[in-house]
Amino acid sequence: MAGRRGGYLARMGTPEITLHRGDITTAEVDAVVNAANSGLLGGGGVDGAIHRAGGPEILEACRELRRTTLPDGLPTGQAVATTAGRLPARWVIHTVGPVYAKSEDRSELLASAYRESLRVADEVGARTVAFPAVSAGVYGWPLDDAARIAVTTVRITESAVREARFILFSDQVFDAFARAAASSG
Ligand code: AR6
Repeated sequence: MAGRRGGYLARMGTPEITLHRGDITTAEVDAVVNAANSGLLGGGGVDGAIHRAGGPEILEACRELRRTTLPDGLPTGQAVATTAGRLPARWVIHTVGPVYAKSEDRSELLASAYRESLRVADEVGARTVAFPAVSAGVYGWPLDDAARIAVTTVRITESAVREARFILFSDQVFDAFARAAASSG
């Protein structure tokens, strides 16, 4: 399968998954995925770190989206790209993971956040994409399950992205992703 981008045909396939321990704001990739909230105007966790390191251009681009195409914000499970400001990356792909709930299975929304991020990466022509552990912080998703959904979803999603680089902020999160990657083959 092939996708047309910028006048040439990009080779589609499934991304190679790599795992790294570190800070996503320093990642030298085409696009960095942000675990944002629907408002898109910043927050704590990785969202706060990305806005702090990338500077005001990212917030300005998010405000512009709210003024134009996303007046009600970005729905859970969707993704949208902006400039990456001063980050080494070229784009930030903002996605909104679901808040974990015991009473309701929201796994499909978490899988959707990863799939939609890859779809937006294809739209902008990104070939290397860094992901954090979406929903596994403030949004409370149990770590092993968040890692399993992340790894299994990215592994089977057709995209022109060559590398999906998970950048995990602590040893605990890294180890959960390593276990998930090992058991999903
Ligand atoms: N690089 C990589 N990972 C990071 C970094 C970083 N610099 N900083 C934190 N993490 P969270 P969520 C990890 O809470 O659960 C925000 O306020 C963190 O350790 O950032 O999807 C948004 O505005 C954890 O493993 O995202 C939303 O309101 C992972 O990133 C809400 O939090 C995700 O944790 C979203 O919650």
